[in-house]
Order: sequence, then C-alpha cells, then structure tokens
Amino acid sequence: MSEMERNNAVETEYGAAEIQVLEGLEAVRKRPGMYIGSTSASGLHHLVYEIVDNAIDEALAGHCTEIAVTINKGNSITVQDNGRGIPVDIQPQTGRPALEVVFTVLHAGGKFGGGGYKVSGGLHGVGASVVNALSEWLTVQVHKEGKIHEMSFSRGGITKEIAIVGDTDRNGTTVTFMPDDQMFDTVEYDYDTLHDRLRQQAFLNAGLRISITDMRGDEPKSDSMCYEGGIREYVTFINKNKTALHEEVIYVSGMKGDSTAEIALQYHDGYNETLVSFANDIHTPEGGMHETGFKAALTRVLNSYGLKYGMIKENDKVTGDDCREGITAVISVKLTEAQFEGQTKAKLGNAHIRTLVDNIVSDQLMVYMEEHPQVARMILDKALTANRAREAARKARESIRRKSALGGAAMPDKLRDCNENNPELTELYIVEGDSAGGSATDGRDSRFQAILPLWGKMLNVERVRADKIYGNDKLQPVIVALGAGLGEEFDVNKLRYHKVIIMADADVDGSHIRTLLLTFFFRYMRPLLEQGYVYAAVPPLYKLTRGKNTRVAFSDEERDRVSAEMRGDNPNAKVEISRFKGLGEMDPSELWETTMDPTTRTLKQITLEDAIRADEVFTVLMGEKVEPRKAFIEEKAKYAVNLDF
Ligand code: 28F
Repeated sequence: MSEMERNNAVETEYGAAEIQVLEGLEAVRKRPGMYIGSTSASGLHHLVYEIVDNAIDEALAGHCTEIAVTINKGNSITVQDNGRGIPVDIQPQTGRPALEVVFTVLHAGGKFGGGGYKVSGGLHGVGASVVNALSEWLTVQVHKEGKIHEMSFSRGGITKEIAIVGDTDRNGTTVTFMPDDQMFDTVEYDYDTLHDRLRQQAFLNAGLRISITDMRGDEPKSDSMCYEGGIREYVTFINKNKTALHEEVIYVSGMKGDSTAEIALQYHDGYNETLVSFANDIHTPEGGMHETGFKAALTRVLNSYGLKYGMIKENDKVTGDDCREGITAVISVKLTEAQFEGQTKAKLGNAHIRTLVDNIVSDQLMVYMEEHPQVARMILDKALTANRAREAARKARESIRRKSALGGAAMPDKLRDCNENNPELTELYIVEGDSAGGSATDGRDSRFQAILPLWGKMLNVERVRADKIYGNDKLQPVIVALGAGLGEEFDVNKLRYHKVIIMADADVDGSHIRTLLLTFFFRYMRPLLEQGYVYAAVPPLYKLTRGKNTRVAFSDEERDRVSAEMRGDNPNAKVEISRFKGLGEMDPSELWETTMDPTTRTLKQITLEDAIRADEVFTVLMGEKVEPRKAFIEEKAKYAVNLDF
C-alpha cells in the first residue's frame, strides 16, 4: 500500500468511526429520556449522578477516597475525584485516546433503555458520553503521571483535542459540564436534591468522603460526608428524630460467589416500617428479591425465637407486618448482572439474592438475639403488641364495612362528586378550607372533577396506630372518597379518581396540609405515589390588570414579564398588580381559569422522593422529640414556604 493509500484508508476508517460516534450521541440528544429517564429536573440531576457514579466505581476499585461536587455560579457542575485518572493513552481497538472514547462512545445497555445494567466495579465511564451529549459544553482534566491532560467538547462533539496543559503532583479526574438548556425543561440545580443523593451514596460506600459545595449564593454552602459505619450510620441517621428501642444498630452481612449483602436495622417506638433497599448502590423503592428474603427471614426468626422462649404459641404466630412495625432497616446488595424489573425498573429480580439475604438474616439475627436477650425480648414484645392491635383494627374495619354496606353509597357529606364514573377520566381536588372548597365547587367542570374540602389541623400520623387513623374524622373522608382502602389492604385498582390533586395555598398553612397529606399517602397509600396519581395544583401568585385586560403570574419573574408585556410600547400605561392572598379569595371563574382548567392549568406531579421528604419534615415537626423540632424550625423558619412540594 502506498503512503497515500494508507492515509486514505486511515482517513476513511477514522471517518466511519467518527460518524458512528456522532450517530450514537445524536441518538441521546434525540431521545434523552431513554438515557436519563426524563428531561425534567430529575433528568437534569441525573447527569451529576452519572459522573459521580464513575468516580464511585473508581473508589470501589480501591483507588479513590474523595469525591467533590461543586455547583458553580451559572449552574455548571464540577465533579472531582482523587483516583488514578482516566487513561489517556491510545486504545489499540479504536486508535483514539481512551479518555476520548469514554466521553464520545455510547456504551451499550442504557439504564432506561432496557438491556443490561452496569455492574459496580469494572464498567468505568458508562454514562459519561450521555452527559457529554446533553451538555452545552464539557471539559475533562486528568491528572496522571505528573501531567495534566485536558479535552473539551460541546453537545458531544470535540472542541479541543486532548493536550497536556501543565504539570501536577497528584492523580485524579475532574469533569466540569454545563447542562444544555436546549435539552432540559430547567437547568437550575437544587442543592438539597444533590445533597440528599450524595449523602445516600456516602452511607452506601463506608469510608468514602463525598463533599458538596454550592457557589451560587453570596455565601458558599457546603457539606462534607464520610461514614465509617456505612449503612449502620444510615439507620442511625433515619432514626435520628425517633426514639430507638435499643441503642446498638443490628448489623449482619455475608457473601456468596460474586454477590454480597449487608443489612442494618433498629426498632423505634413508632409504628411505621421504613425499609430502604439498594442493589449496586441503586435505590430500589419497588423492593424485590433482597427485600423478600429479608422479610421472610425476619418473620421466621422472630417466630422461632418467640416459640423457643414461650412468648409465642404454635397457633398464634406473629405476621410479617407485626415484625416490621417500628423497624428501620437498610438493605444493600451488590451483584453482577443485576436485573431491574417493575414499572419503574426499580425492583430487583435476581432470585439468588433472596436466598443469600434470607440465609444471612436467618443465621446471624438468631445468633444476635441469643446473645442479646433484652433486645430480643423488646422486639418480640413489640411484634406481639402489633399483632393484638392489628386484630383490633381488623374488627374495626369490618364494622365500618358493614355500616357502609347497610347505608348504601357511603360517600362523605363534604364530597362534591363528579358525574363521570370511569376513574381514568376523573379528578379529585382535595382543597384546603371551606371557602376555597366553595369556589372550587362552583368553578369546576362537574362532569369529571370532584371536590373534597378539608379544614383544620389534621392528626399527628406519626404517633397513631393504623386503627386510629381509619376512624379519624379528617382523613376518613379522603380514604372513603378515594375508595381504595389503606395500609396493607390498599388496592389501587379500586381507586375512584386517577388524578388526586392537592390544592392548597402557597403559604405556611398550605404547606402544612400538603406535608400531612403526602406523609399520610406515603405511609398508608404508597402505590398512589409510586404510580404517579398524586399532583399538586399550582395557583397563581399575582393578578395584573390594565383596563379591561387581566392576566395572572405564577412567579415574580413572570409578574415582571407579563407586566412589561401588558404595558407594551406605552411606558406610561398603568398595570395594577395585586397579590392573591389565597385560594379562598379567587372567584370561581378565576379559580377555574388559572388553576383547574386542564387546558391552561399547571399540575405538579408528586414523586415518591417528594413524599419521603415530606415524611422527614413531618417526623420532625410532629415527633415527640422537642429538640430536633426546635432546631428544625429555627433553621427552616426563613424557608417555611419552601417546604412546599
Ligand atoms: C469526575 C468523574 O470518571 N473517574 C474515573 C477512572 C479511572 C480509570 C478508568 C475512570 C479505560 C479505558 C475504560 C484508570 N487506570 N470521575 C471519573 N476514574 N475510568 S473514570 O478507566 C476507564 C477504562 O476505557 C482507570 C486504570 N484503569 C482504570
């Protein structure tokens, strides 16, 4: 081959590879949801998690001890690790620097596109190209073997080839990217969202230090997290505002083949079950085989311990729910080729993990209980009490059921129902206060919109047993109107409305009601949230009037923009601006036009994460412990309205 021929060959080959790369990343830009779940705030935050995950993989490989995340002014993100640095040498397969390949070649098996999932440790660089494709610009710096290597991209394309830009005495990788505002609904990062998720990753990777800094405000905000105790400390953290029944967190762990499992748990004096599970550091809110194995073993161990020491009789066993009343448990498993199933691909399907977790808990929890008889007795007492309460609750439910069977359609008095019967077409507005309820009833489209007004302070769900909640006069109408029961009997197929819309003012009281309802749904009707049936109505904040012309605005920015629009070319025109003090102040037609008309309203879908946050807020605000409540209120008082979801 002549030199020219060789050059041509190389050029064609390189051209083909380049085209493939562009096609790959173009696919990401065409259908971003396939790769990052959505283009809403959740997808935006996902970009950070993808980059951080790669740094965590380097930590799992044993080469990185610190990861620092910075939200820069202008909303770009920097992630830095002190690992080995992504290799920069030419890869024989591609003829390109490994660093370039990591950021430009789409790796097979996207998280959300089905197919395989990455396995922790070993698949470095997965997702980096996706982040690159969705960034207006991205720069990566690698400190390695004394040199700083740098490369830059824009929307997936190379803007600066790899080059040495300086000397260094450390190793590591730093990635800075600006999310592409052409791809996302919003490009504003939320500190608390990133902070929560990074803290979770710090708990799951014992000893790894993860820090977060927000440089956007006048004062930088930051936190540095490192937990030597790993998931044990996670349990302590979840229970921090609860009263634990035993001081020490119980911890068991084991491995088989390539798989490992660890479980930490502690009981508290409340009645709710908090089970948080992960597979390969990925949260599995839908549960799966690891949770199934845990539950089965826990129930078996408590019953056999109880039988052995005469606390339980053969025909009087405690149920799984009894055993989990007031438990906080974190389960973390690691395995190769994790199968994620279910509606949101958040349920672990690998059956051998059930056996692994079951065996670990059966063996080690039994030993623990034998060695700690006082703790064991306390747990057994708790399960036995739960068992008696459950029996009482069942009887109470049956009596209510009988009453409603006799009374015919036993819908709540306050409910203004709609005409349509098909739940797929109907909406229930849960409205704060009687006067707003009146406006909503007059303003609604009664063909498909039902109104349920709630008023006054609701009960403290945290400290009340399930049987009490059922009979509560504030929540009972919600339960009855939704028609799907609650707790272990909740059946989403019986739901009478497929949109459950919470409509409350944008003030502290409104935020309170939202928090209560979300906490209630989270604890007693979780599938409602998991399957996306719950929404918050978004009422406007301002009304603008110029002559006969009126408009509304949902934020200060919109108010200013609309006001300018209404003035048009006439700088002297007077636009009157008034603030809506509350929903009750709007007349029915205003409420319909701004907040209820499906063609013009804004609804905010409530996620499980929103509800988990509400549950935390609720625990602190309503819990028995006075100190954390005081601290919380002092810290958050200035943000009271931000408690909105
Ligand atoms: C801020 C984000 O992405 N850190 C990373 C490494 C280290 C290696 C690696 C990454 C090589 C060719 C795949 C180094 N030395 N932080 C990060 N640190 N990727 S990503 O290798 C990637 C492979 O393609 C690394 C030896 N082996 C691996």
